[in-house]
Amino acid sequence: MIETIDKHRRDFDSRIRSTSAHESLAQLRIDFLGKKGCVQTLMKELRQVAPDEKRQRGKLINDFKRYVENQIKDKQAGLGKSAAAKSPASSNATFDATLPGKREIPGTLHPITQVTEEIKSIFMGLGFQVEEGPEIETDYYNFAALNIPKDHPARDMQDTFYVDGDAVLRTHTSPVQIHVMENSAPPLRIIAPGKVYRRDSDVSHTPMFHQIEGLMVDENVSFSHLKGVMKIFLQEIFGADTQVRFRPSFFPFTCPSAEVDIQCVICGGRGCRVCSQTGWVEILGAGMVNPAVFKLVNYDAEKWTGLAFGLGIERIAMLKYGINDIRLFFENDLRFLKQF
Ligand code: FA5
Repeated sequence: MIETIDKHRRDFDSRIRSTSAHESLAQLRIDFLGKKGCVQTLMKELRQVAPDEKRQRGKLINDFKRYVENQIKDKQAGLGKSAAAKSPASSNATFDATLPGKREIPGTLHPITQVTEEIKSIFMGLGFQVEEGPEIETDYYNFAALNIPKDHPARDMQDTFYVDGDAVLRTHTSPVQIHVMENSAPPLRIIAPGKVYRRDSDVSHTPMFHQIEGLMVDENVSFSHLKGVMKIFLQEIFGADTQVRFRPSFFPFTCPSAEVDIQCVICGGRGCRVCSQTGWVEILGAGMVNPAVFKLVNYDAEKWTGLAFGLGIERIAMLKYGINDIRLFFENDLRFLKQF
């Protein structure tokens, strides 16, 4: 019996080694474990064996049977894996819960959008409403209605992208002041964010950038209100310790006019490359609405006074995040954008 089982085992080993398909493995199972297979034949032969030998021989047959079952099981698993590796289609049929999942990586808001939203929410907290205006303007809204006639030297810096004779890509958000005043009666408090265009290009200037315009018209609005609103805004965005200063300036549509600076947040006022060693950085232009502008929109300049301001969003974002080249905002480099 031992020799017979050994012979069957050698036969089985040699056949299973050469088995490379599920079909021949199924045949092997039938030949060894099936009703007429060799294990059953051995079991039948056991009936004729004397009772004292039965237990020992029965154990040998059962050991052989378990050996055959385990070998077939292992071979089946091996064939399953190699088939899956060969055929990508069949691998989809198996779900492997241990594989790492595919993580969705959500996008984030662009830093300029984030700063715009922050600025909007500060002014909305002060009672300002958000307005919009067109990016393609006529000469009238971009210049003439803002008291910048054709031959005025103030046009020089912004005399840039004309679409045809009269249409111009707006060079600032100030024309929104005119649209709003033409369409609504005072009192009013608005801000107007948006893109503007100028023929400018260096580390702190781009041909397209973003501004936010502000306009407040009411009875008895004074320069003190302008200073107060600007100070609250700048200390909200840069911190309560931020020092703010007003310098006299000139804009044809405001009188008096001012440039507003903050103490350099990079060097704390000691002087550095960003503030050109002055300790101060210009943030925005502002002033009291020129009565000549009120006249063009039919506002009674004896009754109403107004404050206005226009700030560059990129300039604020650069100082807030310590960025030294404005062009980084528009290169769409994910290594830069992922930091916000
Ligand atoms: C104006 O555009 C005025 N309209 C602002 C104003 C509004 C004054 C209302 C009074 C009343 P200015 O040209 O200085 O002003 O531009 C305002 C801000 O835009 C600047 O302080 C600067 O931060 C930003 N800026 C100007 N040119 C560029 C540019 N090419 N790239 C990026 N930012 C710019």
